[in-house]
Amino acid sequence: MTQSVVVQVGQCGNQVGCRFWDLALREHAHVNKKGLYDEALSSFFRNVDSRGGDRGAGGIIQHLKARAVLVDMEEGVVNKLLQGPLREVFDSTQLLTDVSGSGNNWAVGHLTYGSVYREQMVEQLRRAAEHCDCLQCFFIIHSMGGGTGSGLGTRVLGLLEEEFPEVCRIVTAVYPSAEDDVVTSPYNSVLAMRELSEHADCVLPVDNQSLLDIVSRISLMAHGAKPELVIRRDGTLASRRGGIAGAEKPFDAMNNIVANLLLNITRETC
Ligand SMILES: Nc1nc2c(ncn2[C@@H]2O[C@H](COP(=O)(O)OP(=O)(O)OP(=O)(O)O)[C@@H](O)[C@H]2O)c(=O)[nH]1
Ligand SMILES: [Mg+2]
Repeated sequence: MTQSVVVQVGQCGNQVGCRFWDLALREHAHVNKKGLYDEALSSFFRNVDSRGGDRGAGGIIQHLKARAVLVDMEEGVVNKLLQGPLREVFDSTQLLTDVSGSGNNWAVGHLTYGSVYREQMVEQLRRAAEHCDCLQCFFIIHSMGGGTGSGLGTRVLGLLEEEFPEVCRIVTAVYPSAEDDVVTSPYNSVLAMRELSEHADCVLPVDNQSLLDIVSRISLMAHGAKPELVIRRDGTLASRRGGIAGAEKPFDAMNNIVANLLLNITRETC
């Protein structure tokens, strides 16, 4: 049986990643009522005993740890994740954070943080790889618009190619909508796109405006009209005609769509 490691980078990467782990656990719990650690579960989770050692497939589930590395140059999103219901599936050795973020600047993520954290990132990726019997894939999730996602996300991609050339690199890249209020996001996207074309084996491009349109259409069917919505950096919705459309946080619903997409393409292995 093969395993995969998920590398989630930046706010968007970590929020989408978080939805992925949640759905993966729910789906598995739905089909495996006996709570066994089987081969399907082992593709994305380790089963760890109280001393932190790996237990083989076939036994009862003890402590599940996601095969993941969480990277963000701000602490907020990762800290929130660690206070939420998924906190048990990550431990501190899987996290890499800084405090100030990349300020929506590809170069800060790629060059500045990429150089400062190079060794630490390699160390964490190696550690995640060492827990696998047969590592098949790295799934990298990041936004194309944010400084950390686009810059550091693509730096990690390059590192993976250097360190694990034989392991497949699949990138989920979330593109900014035309209305994105991060002014640098088009530049970040173009700079990141070049890296993706050079270092990724497969890219799953996801368009935020399309996600928002899907979510808006579903909400329209369920609750009545809310036309022409655009998305703000903090995840709130605004109307194109001005004014705030409500205190809704559409990212959750949007990220669910992306997480389902990922779950579907990995279902073959899990
Ligand atoms: N679909 C989706 N898009 C997101 C999410 N969070 C942020 N974005 C989008 O990602 C872009 C901003 O990137 P972020 O991921 O927030 O930035 P970052 O990687 O943390 O980089 P810095 O904050 O600049 O250090 C914008 O286009 C946002 O609309 C999310 O949870 N889901
Ligand atoms: Mg950020």
